[in-house]
Amino acid sequence: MSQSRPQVKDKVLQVAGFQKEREMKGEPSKEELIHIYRVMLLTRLFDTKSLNMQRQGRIGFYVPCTGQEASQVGSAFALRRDDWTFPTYRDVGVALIRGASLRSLVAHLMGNSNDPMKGRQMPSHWGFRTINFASVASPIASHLPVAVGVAMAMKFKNEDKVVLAYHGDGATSSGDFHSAYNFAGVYKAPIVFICENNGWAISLPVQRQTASPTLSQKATAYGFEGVRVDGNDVLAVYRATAKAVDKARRGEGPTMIECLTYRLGPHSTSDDPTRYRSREEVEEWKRRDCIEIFRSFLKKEALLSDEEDSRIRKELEEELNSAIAEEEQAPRPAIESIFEDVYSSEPWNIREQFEEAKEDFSKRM
Ligand SMILES: Cc1ncc(C[n+]2csc(CCOP(=O)(O)OP(=O)(O)O)c2C)c(N)n1
Ligand SMILES: [Mg+2]
Repeated sequence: MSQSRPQVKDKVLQVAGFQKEREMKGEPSKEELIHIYRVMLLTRLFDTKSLNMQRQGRIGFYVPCTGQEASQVGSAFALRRDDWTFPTYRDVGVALIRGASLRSLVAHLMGNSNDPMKGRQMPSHWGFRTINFASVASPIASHLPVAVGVAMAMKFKNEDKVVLAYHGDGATSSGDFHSAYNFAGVYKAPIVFICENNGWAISLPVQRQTASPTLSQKATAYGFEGVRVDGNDVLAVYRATAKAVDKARRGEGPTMIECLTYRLGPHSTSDDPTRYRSREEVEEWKRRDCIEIFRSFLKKEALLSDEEDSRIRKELEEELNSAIAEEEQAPRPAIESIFEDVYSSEPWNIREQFEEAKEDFSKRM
């Protein structure tokens, strides 16, 4: 048994389908559609630039998301401001559509004094308290039980909030995936799981990850709905997520959304994908680039002109270049800050160590 992937020809039909349903409740307005497009494009520009900066030695490490922008932006756009996300290292589009500033993303990659993580997290392991974006955990799927716990806390406190928890296809083979899904199903946690099935877990193809014909059917075993959407169709992802989020908010429990998409770039800047996958496979998915698809939809619907498109791109490029230029000037985090944020009131022995370390730092700096 193997995972069936959507065909290129179906794609065009699905995009055309947006038009018919445009008037349905909750559909994005014209301004919102352009906003979604801008954020998808910004995610792509940020991604390309970050990859290049790593190659130039200006940042140490990066996890690219090119190809997955529709799954990320379309899903997170369905949230309200107070809701929470538990993303993965690859979810730049989630951070940007939720309102993370470009400068804080750049600062994080540089680990400088403006980095919300204060240079203590691995690069691409984002965390933004201001937008309810939980800090990324490196061990695959380990954030999922935590996300369910947060959703349960919201339920116990009668808060009108939901959690969106992201994970990959590879994550579905982990024990934490089982624990989180099982608990969420039993207790009807107000959570929606977004599975970005990008076809690969580093060098392992999804067909070797599982014997299940689909990943979405795994939700059935835990007693909740699993749906599959074309993850390169931003409005299809948005609609499926909006429906699932509403359901969770009504107290009707979790949903898993399997977004069929593709990682067009390397797994990370430490990976060479030509070692394990064919050029033909990549080329086929490039022809279904989610940004190209959405752009041609907007143009066909006369919502975006060529001039506006070039103006948006220019604006975003300028914004990105100035964020990078400013963050490259920012100093490193103060070395003393390594003692902060651990204890609410500092124990005497830590204070003593801090005083000793300060002397040592001053000799080294
Ligand atoms: C528990 C655990 N095992 C192995 C790894 C090494 N590792 C890092 S990313 C990754 C692949 C994850 O694949 P997937 O869940 O499909 O997400 P993707 O990277 O494709 O977005 C692996 C195995 C890890 N970080 N944690
Ligand atoms: Mg994957």
